[in-house]
Amino acid sequence: MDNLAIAHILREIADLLEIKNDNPFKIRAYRNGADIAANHPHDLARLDETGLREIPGIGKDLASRIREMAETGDTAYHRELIAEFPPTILDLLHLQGVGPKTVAVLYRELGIRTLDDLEAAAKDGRVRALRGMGAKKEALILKALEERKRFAGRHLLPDAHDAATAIVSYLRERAPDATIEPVGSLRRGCDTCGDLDLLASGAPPAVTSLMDDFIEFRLVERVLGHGDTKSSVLVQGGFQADLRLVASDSRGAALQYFTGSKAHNIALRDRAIGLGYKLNEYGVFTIAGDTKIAGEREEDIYTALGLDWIPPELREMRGEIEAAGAHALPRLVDRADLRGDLHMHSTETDGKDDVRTMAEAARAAGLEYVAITDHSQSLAMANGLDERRALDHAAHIRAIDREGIGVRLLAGIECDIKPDGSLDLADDCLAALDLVIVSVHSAFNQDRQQMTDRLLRAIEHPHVDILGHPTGRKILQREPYAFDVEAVVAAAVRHGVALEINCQVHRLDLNDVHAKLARDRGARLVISTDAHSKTAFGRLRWGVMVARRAWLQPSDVLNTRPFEEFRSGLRRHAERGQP
Ligand code: DGT
Ligand code: CA
Ligand code: CA
Ligand code: ZN
Repeated sequence: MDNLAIAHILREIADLLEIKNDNPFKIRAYRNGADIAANHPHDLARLDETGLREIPGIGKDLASRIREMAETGDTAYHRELIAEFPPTILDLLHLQGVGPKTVAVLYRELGIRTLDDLEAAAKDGRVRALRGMGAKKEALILKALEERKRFAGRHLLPDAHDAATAIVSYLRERAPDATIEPVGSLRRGCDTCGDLDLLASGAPPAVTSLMDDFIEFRLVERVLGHGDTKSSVLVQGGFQADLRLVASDSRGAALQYFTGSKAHNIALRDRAIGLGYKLNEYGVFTIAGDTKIAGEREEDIYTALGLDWIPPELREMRGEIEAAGAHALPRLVDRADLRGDLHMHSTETDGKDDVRTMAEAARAAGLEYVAITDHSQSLAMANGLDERRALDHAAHIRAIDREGIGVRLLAGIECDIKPDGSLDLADDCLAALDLVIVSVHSAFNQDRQQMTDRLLRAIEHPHVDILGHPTGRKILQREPYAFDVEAVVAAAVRHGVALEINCQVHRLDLNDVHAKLARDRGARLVISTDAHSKTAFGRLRWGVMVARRAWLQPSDVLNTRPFEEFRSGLRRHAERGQP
């Protein structure tokens, strides 16, 4: 049980006591205890009762509760309080302007247990009828509920990244001698982030005004907490941002700790214990002498535990600790490894820019080759191409390629997979193109077997090179369609069809888990923008992030290859050589 978990329980006890209108001194003691636990440099769970009572602010009562937590993971006292009040009642407490007294009244008088209960009661005027409440208070509660909804959700990684970058560059300007970095899910490159975790380190005077600067950032809408070592704010766009400040000699340990994931951290702590060390957000310490052996640099934390430094994207308990111990971590693919982009649209269908503009923008983004892959006829809304237009368009693309504009062009298509698994364009047309992506853009609600058969039939088609956005998910908008991922990956491997990591920020499809599964099964992958305008090439970085989280090395990704090698490695050419 770590200090933060102990602090969490102590804080819940304090909150529940407050709702009960218990003794204020007792409440304050628990609240203090929670702060002490959260900020203590050593594991409280490792101290005996005497050791605990030596800490200022921890009395007999608290010491025995902490011992009980260390031994059982909770305390009977906490469980009793939870039994007395429904635990969902604590959600109400976190609403702006709703204190424990209000929660107690709402619960006793109206039986309100959840945020939904509260919303219903406030909307039909029951809250204002309570003694001491009134219409003003009711309106405040409704506003707080609305705000909570706005800030409760998760955010797309690119949005979180932009919001964090704005805060970090502002803070770096205010405190040029401090080190300020994003941590948490943002640093691990998760496709969505719950909040923005920022870590600052340094010594006074460099960091003296940092917390004040943070809460004064121009996009801050509300300050949730303002302390010396931690502050939290809500910023425009619906983000919560947490800033933590640590001393320089703990920077590496805090970086490691607050980067997570939680599961990865727990495994590291266990490994440390096995080696006779303890690990926390301040460093690695010997248990025997309590001597600090690492803390300033993140690499040293891993080294002290006999591990190679693990890239943040891998810290998800997917085998990274074993691999780091065996010095067998992959050399992850980088943006700079990408030489081509194999999925983009032009003005011929629903793109905003013409072929030449797209190709030149790709060249400016450092790419050596592109495939222009406009839509096929089924996608009438996008002005999709029939066979004749597809071939004329291909001739146009090849003419530009022959000019030699410093980037090679392939004449491709993004061909719809029809509901029965047949393709939207005739075979001879598909055969005459340089590259064929197939994608599902309709009938998403087919049952699992139908969708699986549909995808398998498409993959078996001899002119298909790439399966585009293979699961159809839209992050925070639409679940993937139901299908047998294993079977589709196996078919892709068998037929040499590459699976796409689509870089549209709402897609990132395949995701990290599926891309890793594909890699583990021996599939080949591509990372493509699905650009609809010349400004979209920057989004390759998000697809690269997915690929890294999927453990992909450059050799797993076809578009890291030089042009000729890439082209001859496409399925259409590979199969031609087979008997
Ligand atoms: P999110 O915010 O849901 O996108 O995901 P994270 O991973 O950013 O999670 P968050 O913000 O709750 O915490 C940031 C990191 O801090 C987390 O990845 C690991 C560390 N951490 C937070 N709470 C605990 C804890 O109770 N135990 C341990 N071992 N680590 C924690
Ligand atoms: Ca977070
Ligand atoms: Ca956080
Ligand atoms: Zn598409």
